[in-house]
Amino acid sequence: MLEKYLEINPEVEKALRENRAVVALESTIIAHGMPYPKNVETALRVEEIIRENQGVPATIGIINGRMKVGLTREEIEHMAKSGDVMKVSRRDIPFAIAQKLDGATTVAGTMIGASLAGISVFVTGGIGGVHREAGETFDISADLQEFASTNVAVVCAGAKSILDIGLTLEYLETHGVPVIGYGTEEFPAFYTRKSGFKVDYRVDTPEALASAAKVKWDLGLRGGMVIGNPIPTEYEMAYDTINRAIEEALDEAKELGIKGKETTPFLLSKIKAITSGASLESNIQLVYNNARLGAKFALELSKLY
Ligand code: PSU
Ligand code: MN
Repeated sequence: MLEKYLEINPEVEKALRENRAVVALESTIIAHGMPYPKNVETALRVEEIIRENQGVPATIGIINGRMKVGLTREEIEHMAKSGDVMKVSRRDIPFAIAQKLDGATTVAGTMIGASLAGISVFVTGGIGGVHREAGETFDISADLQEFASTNVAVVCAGAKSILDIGLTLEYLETHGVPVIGYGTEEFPAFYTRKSGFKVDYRVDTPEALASAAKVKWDLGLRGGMVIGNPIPTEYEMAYDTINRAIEEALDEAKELGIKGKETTPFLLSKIKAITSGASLESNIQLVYNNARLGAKFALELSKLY
């Protein structure tokens, strides 16, 4: 029955059967998070980096009404170019599939695909979270609820300060989601290594990440883990530059009345325009850095099973 909706790429399926280090990747970052052609270049390079580190990449998305785990190169190019690919979070999955649409999966959507296929490690750039002024708008990404309930560990570079990072961490605490700093005591803020907020646990090796994940799932403690891997120092942006750009983007979103699922993509593209592309380069580099860690983590985790 599941096969009707879910299609696992043969290479990924074989790797899963052989208990190899499979790493899930999202497609919203391709279709809505970066401009063409940098988005395809990045997506393909991320897959290569995972392979260089003994992993098997599985980029996830919906093509013509099927959740595909392990998109082909052509499918990744289609996601990147089409302009007509919907952004798919948990609530959108039934409709994208029933209506035979193409959909780029968000962090939440990708976790669902990964979990259906039996993949436990997922690499991305930034996660969704509690938006600033959420007290009024109630804008809280469905990603957070997914971390609470789906058993997939997510390697990211933290949360952008388009979000309220403090409230995002509070939300995760309430839902029992461990937030880990990889080699740091501080939760990273995507473009910068520091956010001013502490993590629950600092972990310094892929082995230690894997053993914590194993214990969590062995005990039936449902849900994921958020691993914040700071952007490499050489690609970090100046704190003031990026925060001024973020403020400007937030003001403009407010003026234009941008709401709901449009908010995050709008802010990302504005910030890129304001910083004339510098933020895009940082964004790309931090994803590569996460891919290196994610592959090593997945490899260590596979050794424990
Ligand atoms: N943050 C980024 N880049 C992204 C996203 C978030 O720095 O591409 C995407 C991810 O797919 C994430 C989604 O899951 O935006 C969150 O959207 P929303 O806030 O609408 O839940
Ligand atoms: Mn939202």
